[in-house]
Amino acid sequence: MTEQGLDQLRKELVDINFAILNLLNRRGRVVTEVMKVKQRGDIPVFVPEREQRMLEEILANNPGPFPDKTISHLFKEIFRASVALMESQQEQGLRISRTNRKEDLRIRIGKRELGGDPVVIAGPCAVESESQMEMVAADLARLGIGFLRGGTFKPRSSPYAFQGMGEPGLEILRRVARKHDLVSVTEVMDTRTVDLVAGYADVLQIGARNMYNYALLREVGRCDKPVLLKRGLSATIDEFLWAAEYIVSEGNGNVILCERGIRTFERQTRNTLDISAVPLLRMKTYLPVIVDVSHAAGRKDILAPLARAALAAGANGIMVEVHPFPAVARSDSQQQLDIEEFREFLEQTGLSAPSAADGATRTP
Ligand SMILES: [Mn+2]
Repeated sequence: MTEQGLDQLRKELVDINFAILNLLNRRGRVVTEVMKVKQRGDIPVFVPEREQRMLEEILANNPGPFPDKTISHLFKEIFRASVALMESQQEQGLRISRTNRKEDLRIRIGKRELGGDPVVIAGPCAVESESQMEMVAADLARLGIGFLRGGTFKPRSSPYAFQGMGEPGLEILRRVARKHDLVSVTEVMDTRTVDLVAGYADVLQIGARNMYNYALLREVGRCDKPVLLKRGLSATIDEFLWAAEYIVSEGNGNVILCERGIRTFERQTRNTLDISAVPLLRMKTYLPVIVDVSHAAGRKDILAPLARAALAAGANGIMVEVHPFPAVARSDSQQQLDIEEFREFLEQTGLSAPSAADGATRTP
């Protein structure tokens, strides 16, 4: 072959490269169109059977010289890249995506704000009595804490364990929270009780076990109270974001994301606190992100370092269980701090309020 002939072939290769490049991007554009249709119809991004059929068809028509194995490998890569393109578009399409709003969402609740400087949400696992709640609320207010938690409907692993006080517990929570000028946070477990709980509480919590309860997510999405959404026990970050999207898609934009540990093989802690979730969530969304250290650890001796790590990672708040008498608590007794331990926790984490006077009522 002449030198000139070789040049001609090289030029042809370059032309083919550009043709392939254009075809790949044309495929990308068509995939994008498919994605738009799928999003409207709530159709899954990846259908393995169809990919398999496409691949078989291609191989059946392969004239060579590339063997089927090579063609199969190349096309699988093209399919993978297309799915990745669709998924990245889907993510950008989320209402809660950071791409839609650069600045952090700050949720105003009474005199308090969630989403800016770190806050502390503290209180017992469960509302057990008026005196228990009065004691803990008075102490929180004295320590400058603005948010009071307490479960009144408890999702327990055993159906025979204490299930919470229900509506009388809600009344107690509302009364003591108002008395001490605290924002109340409590869990709602059932679509049938959303209106009831929203009538009493300032913030509705969706527990980890209910993160996948899409009917419940939609229901709280239709009410006007902020929602604190906990990450499911084995939910990926994407699934967590989709759950938040369910709430926001119904009209309620005030969602707070709560990392509370995920299930792993590790048994020293009740769950494994996923610290990477904090910066990732803050990067992917504008929603406030808080960390529940008590349920992540399931023990109280490592709460302060976990909280410090969460704050260093960018958390907008820390949730921690505090009970006047943890030893006799009706649920999660091994992980709740007593008031003295809580005071130390605040000191160790630098979360103690500079002064208890910024809106908090002092008990006489
Ligand atoms: Mn608990």
